[in-house]
Amino acid sequence: EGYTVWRSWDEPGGIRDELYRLAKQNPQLVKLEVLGHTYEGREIIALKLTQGARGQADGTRPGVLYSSTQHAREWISTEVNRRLLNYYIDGWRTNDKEIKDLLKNNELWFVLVANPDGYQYTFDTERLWRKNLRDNDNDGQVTRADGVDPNRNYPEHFGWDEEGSSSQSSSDTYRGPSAGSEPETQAMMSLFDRADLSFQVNYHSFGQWLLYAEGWQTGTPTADDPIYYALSGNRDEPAIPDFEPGLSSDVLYVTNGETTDFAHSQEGTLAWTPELGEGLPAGGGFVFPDDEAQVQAEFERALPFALDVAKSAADPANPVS
Ligand code: 0X9
Ligand code: ZN
Repeated sequence: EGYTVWRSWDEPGGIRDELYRLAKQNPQLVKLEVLGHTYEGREIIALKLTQGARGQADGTRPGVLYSSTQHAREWISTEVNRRLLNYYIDGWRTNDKEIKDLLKNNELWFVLVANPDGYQYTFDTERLWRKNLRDNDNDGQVTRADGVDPNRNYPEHFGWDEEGSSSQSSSDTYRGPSAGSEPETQAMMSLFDRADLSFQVNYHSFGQWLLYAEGWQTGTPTADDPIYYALSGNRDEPAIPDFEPGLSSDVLYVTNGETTDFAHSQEGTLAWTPELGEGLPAGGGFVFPDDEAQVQAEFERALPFALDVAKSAADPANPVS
């Protein structure tokens, strides 16, 4: 739709088409699973990458979930995750030994667009839309009063306080009518049931932070140095270069009903929220520049951490990098 880098969900050759194409072209490696459907009927799609994907039952190998675009406007998260998906597939096709080994021994799960209704809406109507498209006031149209924040709807400290999520339907952090009420939430939760996830990397933007749970915690001493610098292989370097690691509420603000808190507390899945950058010139915020070189650079910066997580999935207690 006139962009160099960005592609919507619905457009021909868009993200949905690419997911189907990658699955079709790589039957030995990729299995496409429809996890659910949104309010507007779009599919919520996961790809499972593992050797012999289609003959291999889900959840039989250690898993990693790379998820993105819970928040509709955070296009850089879709694109970084899309490049990561293609990096693994290309590595497999070109017989890269390290990648092949990872894909023999692990299940790598990808949900590129966790909120496809909202994502499409940012292309068609409102670039800075954040939430899904639940029709809160049942008037049959999407207005400011609508939508639930997919990252406040999980059944972990759901609605714990009014600061970390909102009860007001017009708020950008509206938590929804009940825990797990949203199709996007249910879809992602079903993935935790079918896979055996050691780790989740839940890409968002923006800020260049590597946030960790629990989002509702404040002032709680946590072992950030040993755990969250470990994957960089260098205690002086954060795991993603220039990304400050930190307890979510310290770095940003408190949250509740949040995805990675659910992963952590209820599923035993260690989870991070990388807040990707905003690009240059600074100040773009959620609107990362439509600039191939910058997008590729942001992907390359995030890549080593993503690979380290996969390398560590079989034995998450002893991370390797
Ligand atoms: O508010 C959010 O959902 C995330 N920030 S964003 O600007 N992308 O909306 C941060 C969530 C971080 N929460 C935890 N790590 N628990
Ligand atoms: Zn976000």
